[in-house]
Amino acid sequence: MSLIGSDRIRAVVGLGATGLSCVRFLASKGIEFFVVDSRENPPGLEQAKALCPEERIFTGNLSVLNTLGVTELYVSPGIPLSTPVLSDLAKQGVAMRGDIDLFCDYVNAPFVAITGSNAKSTVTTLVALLLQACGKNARAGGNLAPPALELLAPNIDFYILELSSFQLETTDALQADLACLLNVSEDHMDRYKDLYDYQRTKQKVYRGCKAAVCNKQDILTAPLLSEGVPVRAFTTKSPDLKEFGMLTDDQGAWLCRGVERLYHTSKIALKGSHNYANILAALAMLELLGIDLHHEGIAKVLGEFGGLPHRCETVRMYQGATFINDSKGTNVGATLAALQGLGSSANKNIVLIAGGEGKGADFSDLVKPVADYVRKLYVFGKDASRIADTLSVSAQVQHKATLDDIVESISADVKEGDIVLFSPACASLDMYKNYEVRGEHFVQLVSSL
Ligand code: UMA
Ligand code: ADP
Repeated sequence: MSLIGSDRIRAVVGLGATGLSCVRFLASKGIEFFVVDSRENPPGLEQAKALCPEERIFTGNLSVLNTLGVTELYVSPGIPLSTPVLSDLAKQGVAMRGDIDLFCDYVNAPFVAITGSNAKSTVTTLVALLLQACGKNARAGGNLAPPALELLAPNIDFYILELSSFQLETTDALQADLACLLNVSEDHMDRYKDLYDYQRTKQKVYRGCKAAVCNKQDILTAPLLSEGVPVRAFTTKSPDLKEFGMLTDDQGAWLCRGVERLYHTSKIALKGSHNYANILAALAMLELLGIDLHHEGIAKVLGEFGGLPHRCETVRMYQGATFINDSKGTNVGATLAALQGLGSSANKNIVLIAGGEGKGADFSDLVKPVADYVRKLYVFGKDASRIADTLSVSAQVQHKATLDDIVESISADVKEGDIVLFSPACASLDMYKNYEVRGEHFVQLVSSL
C-alpha cells in the first residue's frame, strides 16, 4: 500500500506526545501520511484516528513499514534508530527525520536550541521567562513539553527549544539562530556506544547555528564553528572579557559579564553554584539575542524564579533537618551537581538517597563527592547493589526495598543540621511512571512524617 500520486511517502513512527504532534501538524497542512507504532494500543491512538484514515494507522509492530513504500519517517525520540526495521530502511535510503526537523522546515521566527545532559529544562524555562519579562513574545517547549510543533504560531519573537540527544539524532540541519550546549556527562548509556558517541550527538545542536553559547568549564561543550559565528562562554569562575562568570568582592559574589558586575547573588532566588552557571548561560544567550542585560525585567525574574519542581526543591524541615527533593536527578552528573551545590566538607551532613534504573551508568564519579559530603547513603531500586558496590568505599550504605522504608528509617535517625537529599542519579522507570510521580511520592512520605 502507498499514498498514490506522491513522490514523498511519509510515516509518523510512534504515537506518544511527539508522534501525535506530528500527526496534528501534517494533517493541518493537508499532507498525507501513515502512522505506525510498535504497541497495540499506544497513548495517542484515538486522537490520531480523528486526524488520519484508520486504514493508514498500524499498531502492534513496526515491520509493516517494510511494505508501505515509505521515503521518509518522523521517528519519535523514544525509538532508537538502531531498531532493526529502522536501520534496514535507513540503509535503503529512507530518511530518518524527527519532529524537530519538521519544526525547522516551518519555523517562522528566530529560535534558540538548548541541550545538555542536565539543566536543559531550568535554562530553557529561564530564558523564556527572561525574554517575556523584557517584553518579547517567547514560547518554550520541545523535550520540555509541549512538543516543538505545538509551539508554532503567528507573531512570535523567539522560540526556545529544549532538545534531547534523542531528538538531535533525527535532526541533521538544525540551523538554530542561537545554540547552546550546557554540559555533557554520562546519560542514556544504554542507547549510546560510549560518552563520545553521546557527545557527538549533543554537538549536533551547533550545526549551522548563527551564534553559540558553551560552558568554559566543560571542554565537551566547545563548538567547532566557522569563523565569524559569535560565541559566548560561561563559567562559575572569574570570566575573561567577553565571558559570563562570577567575581567575589567585599560585598559578596556577583554574576558578571567580563569585569562588569551585573547581579548580586543575594538578589537571586535560585541557589547553588550549578544554578548560577545556569543563569550565566541564560544571560549569555540574552546578550546574543540583542537584549539589554540591565532591563528591569531581568532582575525581577532572577529575584522570583526559584526553580522547577523536583530539581533541588526544599520539601520541609523535620527535626532540624532539611529534606530536599531532586527526583529529576536522573543521572550521575545531576547528583554530582546537587552534592557540590549543597554539600559542605566541614559538616559532612548530607544523607543521600539514590537508586533506580541506572541506564548503564558508571557511578564512580560519585566516589569523591560522597566521601566529602555524605554522612550516610541509602539505596533502593534496580541498580541499588551496583551503586552500593561502587560507593561503599565512600560512606556507610543501607540497602532498602522501597522509598517508604528509607524515609521511615531516616526519620528515626535524622540529626539537626542534616540535609536529606533525594537525588537518585537514576531514572525512575523501574518502580515509577516517571520522575514526577517518584518525586511526588517522596514529598508525600516526607510531608506525613
Ligand atoms: N514506544 C514504543 N513503541 C513505539 C513508540 C514509542 O514502545 O512505537 C515507547 C518508547 O520506547 C518510550 C515511550 O514509548 O518508552 C515514549 O516514547 P515516545 O518517543 O513516544 O515519547 P513521547 O511521548 O513522544 O515523549 C517525547 C520525550 N520522551 C522521550 O524522549 C523518551 C519527552 O521527554 C518529551 O517531553 C516529548 O517527546 C515532547 O517533546 C521526556 C523524556 O524522558 C520528558 N525525555 C528524555 C530525558 O529528558 O532524559 C530524553
Ligand atoms: P534536564 O532538562 O536537562 O534534565 P533540569 O533543569 O530538569 O535539566 O534538571 C535536571 C537535574 O539537573 C536536576 O537534578 C537539577 O538539580 C540538576 N542540575 C541543575 N543545574 C545543573 C547544572 N548546571 N549541572 C548539573 N546538574 C544540574
